[in-house]
Amino acid sequence: MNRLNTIAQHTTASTATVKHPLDPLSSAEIAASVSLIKAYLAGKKISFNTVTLKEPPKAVLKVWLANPESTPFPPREVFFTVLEAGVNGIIEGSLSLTENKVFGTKVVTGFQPILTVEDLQTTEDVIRKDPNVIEQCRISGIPKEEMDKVYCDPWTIGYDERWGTDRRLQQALMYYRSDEDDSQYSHPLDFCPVVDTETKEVVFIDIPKIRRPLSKAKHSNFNPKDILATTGYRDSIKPINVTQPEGVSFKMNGNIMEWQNFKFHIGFNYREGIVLSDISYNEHGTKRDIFYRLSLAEMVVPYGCPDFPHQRKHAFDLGEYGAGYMTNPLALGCDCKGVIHYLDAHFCDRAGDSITVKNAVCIHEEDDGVLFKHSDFRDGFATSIVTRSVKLIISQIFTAANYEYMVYWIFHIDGTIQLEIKLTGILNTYVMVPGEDIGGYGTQVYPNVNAHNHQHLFSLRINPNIDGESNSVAMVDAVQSELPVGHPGNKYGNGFLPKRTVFKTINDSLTSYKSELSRSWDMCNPNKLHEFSGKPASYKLVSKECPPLLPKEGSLVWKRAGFARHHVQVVPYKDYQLYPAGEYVPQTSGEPSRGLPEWIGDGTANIENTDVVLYHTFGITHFPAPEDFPVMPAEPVSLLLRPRNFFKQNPCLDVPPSYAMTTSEAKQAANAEKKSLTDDASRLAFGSCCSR
Ligand code: ABN
Ligand code: CU
Repeated sequence: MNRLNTIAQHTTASTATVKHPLDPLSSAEIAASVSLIKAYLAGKKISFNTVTLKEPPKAVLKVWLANPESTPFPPREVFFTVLEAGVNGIIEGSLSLTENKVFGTKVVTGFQPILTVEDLQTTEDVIRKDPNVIEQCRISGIPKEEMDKVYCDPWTIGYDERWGTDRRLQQALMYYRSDEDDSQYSHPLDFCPVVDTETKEVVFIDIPKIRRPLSKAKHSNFNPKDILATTGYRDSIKPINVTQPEGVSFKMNGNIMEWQNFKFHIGFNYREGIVLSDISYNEHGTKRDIFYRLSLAEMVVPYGCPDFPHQRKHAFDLGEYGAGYMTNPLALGCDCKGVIHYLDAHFCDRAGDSITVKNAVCIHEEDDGVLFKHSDFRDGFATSIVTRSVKLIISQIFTAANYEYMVYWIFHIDGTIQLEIKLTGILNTYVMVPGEDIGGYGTQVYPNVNAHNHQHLFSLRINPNIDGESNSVAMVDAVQSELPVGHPGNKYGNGFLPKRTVFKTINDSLTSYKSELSRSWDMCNPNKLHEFSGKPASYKLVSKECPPLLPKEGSLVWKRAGFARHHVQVVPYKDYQLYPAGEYVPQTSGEPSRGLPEWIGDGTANIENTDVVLYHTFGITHFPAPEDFPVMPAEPVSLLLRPRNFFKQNPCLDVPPSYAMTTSEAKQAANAEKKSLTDDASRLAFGSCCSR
């Protein structure tokens, strides 16, 4: 059976363009799903919350991946959640696009599903019209005629025991703009309405005992007109253009990427955003599997001000809003520079109509500095080899109300995969009165503006596939020899070595980063030992920005964000176990803690030499400073997945050097100028002479 036949046999009109079972749902597939759901739930007044690909179970997908040409294409299936007007609970279900039928639905109560853009917009409309909010604005110093100047960032309520989970609630973080072009964050208000987005009403307003009026300071803005009216723009930056005269070095077939021996699938969904699957590396003709699936699976941003109701500020930006739903359309030459390939993302709105985010995923290459170099001191470094590198970057940017998260999945020529997240956008702010003692829980970043301390803790989900799915995870610490100075085995006391602890059970794996031990974690195949080192083929997680979750054990955040209690936690693989803070995150109480703590259970399950998933918590603790205001320069946080004992040797010796001179050549070419073998665009910055 050839490939087209296998696809054709399993497709309907809507699935006709699908090339890979992990391809995100196309607009046509979303439309077909919406029709099926509407017909199935006919008579109910429904609004759509999510319609997303149900990835084939691993056992099914692996058979197809092993032999796509002659294996029937796995059925295209869809998960969906819808809300019924006036009815408590989530209607969740699944359907088959291949068979054109809904499998069934069930109503889940005690949870709230992810927020959509419409939920956010509703909140602002509701608060502006509410008489009690209008009155509170008046008390703050805003006349009712200016209610169009009042804005709110609608955050899920987190969890508030006064209402629990049954009503779909948002807390409206309030701001004022004197002009619609203002940045509202220099003018926060002191009260917080709680809005039911289904009944579209303000159910309560949390008002602090000490009132803090609207700041009279000028808005702190960063639009060109504001900068031109103040400091003006510097004129000292000369253009830097990226040119790739022969085009890009990557190939894309649908969503399959091939670049410098890497091959993988690029997916995208409403929640995790970019998902990379079936990642392998071709080592001189041998396909080496590395990861089955990589994604950013969750994050939490706990704020550290203990005063009510700021304890509610701890956004789960993926589980509550979605890195996909919040993703930006990217602009050529602005967000992305150079020679770019884009992927669009498709969702549906509450009505079920298709939404396309153009240019949601940016794919491009960048110069990556020196890959390797060595020179010989014996001839004044004339004997030398320099090889330069490029990197491939798959990226997206999502906006979480005030913050922007820029997610870069970076592939390096040496087989390393890097995840870098850059944080920019605007601080979440709260009003203060001049001279107020804010108790160390925030910083005055502008007159009357208190930016609370907070953390950004991300959860990276890694399903390793190191030369197959029978994998183990080991913690590797750099330790001193246990032998005392003077002992024959450590006579001079200088001995140090890696201490490798292989996790046998989940409990063993619940570990934290320790910089004093240079701690790292190896995902390895214990059945595949390196012919030279005798060590198992591994990919090492090297991640050094791992603050502990600062809210205390027993706090609301600690209960809700169970995934953030450890930096590494490893569980056996299970289909559809994807979200470490639980399937539905908004308004969870954390009693019990959902997601990872449930999967950990009593922690006794075996995780050695089997199919495992590693969840890694990393991020930053952010004590705001005036330099972060009115908009933050991007701050990076980064980690590496590095091949160790995986390749026979340096896997990139075959990259053409930019410069290479052996000792014998150097003798002959004494005094010859160094010329790049690969680059004729570089030149000296000053003076007329070119470098070549
Ligand atoms: N950071 C909380 C948030 C994210 C997206 C939209 C609203 C609020
Ligand atoms: Cu921050």
